[in-house]
Amino acid sequence: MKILVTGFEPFGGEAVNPAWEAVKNLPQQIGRNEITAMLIPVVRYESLKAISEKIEEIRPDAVICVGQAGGRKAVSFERIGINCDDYPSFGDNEGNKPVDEKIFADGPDAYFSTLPVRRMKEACEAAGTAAEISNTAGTYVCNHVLYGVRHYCTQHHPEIISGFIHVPFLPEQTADKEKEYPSMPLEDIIRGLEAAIAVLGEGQE
Ligand code: PCA
Repeated sequence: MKILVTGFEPFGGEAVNPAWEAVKNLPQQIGRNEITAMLIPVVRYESLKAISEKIEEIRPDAVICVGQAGGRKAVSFERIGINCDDYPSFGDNEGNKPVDEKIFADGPDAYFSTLPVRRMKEACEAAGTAAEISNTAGTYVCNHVLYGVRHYCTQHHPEIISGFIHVPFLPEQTADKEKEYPSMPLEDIIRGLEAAIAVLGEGQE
């Protein structure tokens, strides 16, 4: 399969985003899959525009978006994205602060990820990386992208599967924080993502 894997730029005052650090270090070939890595902005709609343009350019079979979830201790395979942008206090990288807004006025309430999240989570764990299935991607830009990519594919390319994976902070991000946060070494995140992505292209999608 041809797989587009996106990772976000840093946000919220962080120097790095573990998602992009991991995605940019993925091999070009994982199992039977050819990987295209792409950096995307932490900005509502612009993130989606960048992804939809890339979809038109390379016509992938699957789109996997990866983001940071500070505070989580496992690689999280998101089950669902909801039609809601709500981040009143913590703006995105262009200062947008939507409150209770629909992402697409004509869109359904939610979209399930169409990735095989259970098998991907199990493969990630089997590779020695802590993993979980998450039932909320929040209401910030990651949920926006999970929902928005499903919406785009449903309308324009129903054959493309897509979904979202959240990854923990890196150890270097938590060292100087006042509160204690869990973290995960970059090599563990990369190994887990590779194992999960290898599940695709096995013919069971
Ligand atoms: N994490 C944020 C947006 C960008 C990222 O990496 C989120 O969880 O919504």
